[in-house]
Amino acid sequence: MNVAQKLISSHLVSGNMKPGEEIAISIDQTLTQDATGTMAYLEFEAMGIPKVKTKLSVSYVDHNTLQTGFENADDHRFLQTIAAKYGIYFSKPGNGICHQVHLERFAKPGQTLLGSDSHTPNAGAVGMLAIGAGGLNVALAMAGQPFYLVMPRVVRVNLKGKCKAGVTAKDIILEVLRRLTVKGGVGKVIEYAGEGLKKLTVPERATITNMGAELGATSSVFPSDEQTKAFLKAQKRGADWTELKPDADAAYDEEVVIELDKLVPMIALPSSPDNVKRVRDVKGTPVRQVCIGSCVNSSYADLVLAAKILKKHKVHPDVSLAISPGSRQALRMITDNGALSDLVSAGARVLECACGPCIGMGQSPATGAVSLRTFNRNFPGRSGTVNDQVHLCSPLTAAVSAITGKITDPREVIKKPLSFTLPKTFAVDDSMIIPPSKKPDKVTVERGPNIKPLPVRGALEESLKAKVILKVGDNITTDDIMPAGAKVLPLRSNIPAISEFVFSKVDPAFPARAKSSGGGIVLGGINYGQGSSREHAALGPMYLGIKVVLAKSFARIHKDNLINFGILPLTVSAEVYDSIAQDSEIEFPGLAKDVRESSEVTFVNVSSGQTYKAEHGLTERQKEIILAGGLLNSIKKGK
Ligand code: MIC
Ligand code: SF4
Repeated sequence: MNVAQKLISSHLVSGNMKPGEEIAISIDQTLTQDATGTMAYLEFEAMGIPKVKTKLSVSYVDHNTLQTGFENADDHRFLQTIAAKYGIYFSKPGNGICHQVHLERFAKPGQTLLGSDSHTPNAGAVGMLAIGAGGLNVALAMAGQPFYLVMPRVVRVNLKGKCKAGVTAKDIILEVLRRLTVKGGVGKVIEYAGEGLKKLTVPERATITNMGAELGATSSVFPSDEQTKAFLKAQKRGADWTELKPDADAAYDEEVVIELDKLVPMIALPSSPDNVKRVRDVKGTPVRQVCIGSCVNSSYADLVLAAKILKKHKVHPDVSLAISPGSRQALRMITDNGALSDLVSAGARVLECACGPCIGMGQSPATGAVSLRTFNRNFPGRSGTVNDQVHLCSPLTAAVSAITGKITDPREVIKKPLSFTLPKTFAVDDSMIIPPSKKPDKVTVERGPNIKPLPVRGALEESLKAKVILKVGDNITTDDIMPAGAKVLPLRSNIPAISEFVFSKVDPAFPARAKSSGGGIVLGGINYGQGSSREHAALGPMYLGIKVVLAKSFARIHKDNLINFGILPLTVSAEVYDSIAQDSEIEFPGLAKDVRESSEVTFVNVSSGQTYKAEHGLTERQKEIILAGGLLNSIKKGK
């Protein structure tokens, strides 16, 4: 077996490990962050279980840290008190970004982790099976239920040789994205192997597993080896190490070879993480903003390397350089060793240890300005600026370009590899991680006025006549469906209020149209719902009365979220997609019956009179959920 198969088989609860078939696995650890966590804990609370049943559950506050009103602060109090009551560790705002802190302090080889954030696979860097999911799935895992997924195909990425000076782990994953694209990983686990692994430290591996999310992959994983052992030991967690390697004769479903010696610095151009080119092909483009940080390149190692480049230099007069350290541990260590001083002397703006600019929580770039970011996503408008020009690159490319003021190939400056060895010990201090209360009965959960109850819909309609109120193209992201940013994020625990922003960047009239039509249907292209795990991208449309989404194909997490909240995802061919226009009226004469009794749903385009059949592909379990009008209804029915 390969590493992915070993992790799955040791956690298999039901199903056959045949690619494409539904399986269920047990979950050892969960993580949530504040933007998805409030809903996840409201959902967990509704299940009536006194204490989480996982080995470990952690609630992080890292997204909504900009407190421009009471809303985010209210949510933080809710999250802290509910964690104390139900046996969950609480990482305070300021302690760092969930994925970075989880890797440092909790990730364990051989275990499974389910997180209500799409970059949860970050923890795959230490040989863990780490998967992103909607909050409701994470709530169920906390309640001791298994997690259902389609048995993935396993892709072996064979890393050969060694990176040359100026080339980093970021360039490896950008190259994988260039080759496989944002939909290339759907239904797959990406497993890294080969002699090139030996020299890759855990923080570098995390850069790669983190951005596996951008491939649409179920997860990404590295074996657990000597590098893993050294990292865990330095985190004073040597006892958490176990070896996990593929068998010598392990088989894989696909193989990709990357020759590291031949790799050059890469950059993703606006506005998709797979729009990857060589840095040298776009060199000279003027840059106005550089951001180093986010959950993907914000480790101690990343920050030290950026500081080495910026030392004794000044940030270009036309550039604004922002640094957001991934964790308090990383911030403390660069403070102690002087790297922070080098960054500040160079002219960097130091932000708190949080998601910040990555999700439009401040630092939105100027109109038309090129922003170079070491982040993982550059979806259109995600930075908070319409028509933004966000490029994704390594911290080396970012730091060098911050000095020159234009996109610069780091190899022009860095002639031999910058020396960096992982510290023997990291600055371990868990005082901002609050353990659950020893007296949970005494804890009162605090709920401010920002926290509104979760809306639910009724059972699936027996028949349905509705309009296609929006037709969109390929690769629609959950940022398109339910935008984030400083204005919208504080409303994450208030579905009626946040639903006013559904599709607001694509078509600002959408919420009003949905309401006046009494709901409707959305028609999408390939890879509909890629990106974030936010279940708000299903909850908001559900609240506005969307009953069905027709698309050429769906991204994994969003499809699960649609089902969880009772919106029927139906896959249609390119011909059907082409023949249905926005505003077409669609009739499903036997909607519930078709779902119940067949694998296909029949529908009529009333405007043209054409009849179609769409494969729903639902398992028996998913059928029950859809028929009940969502997972919470179906759980209540089962009780
Ligand atoms: C993201 O990177 O898009 C987010 C914000 O972290 C999301 C979660 C969310 O929307 O709250 C994700 O990746 O799942
Ligand atoms: Fe936060 Fe950005 Fe990472 Fe999402 S991708 S968890 S917003 S830093």
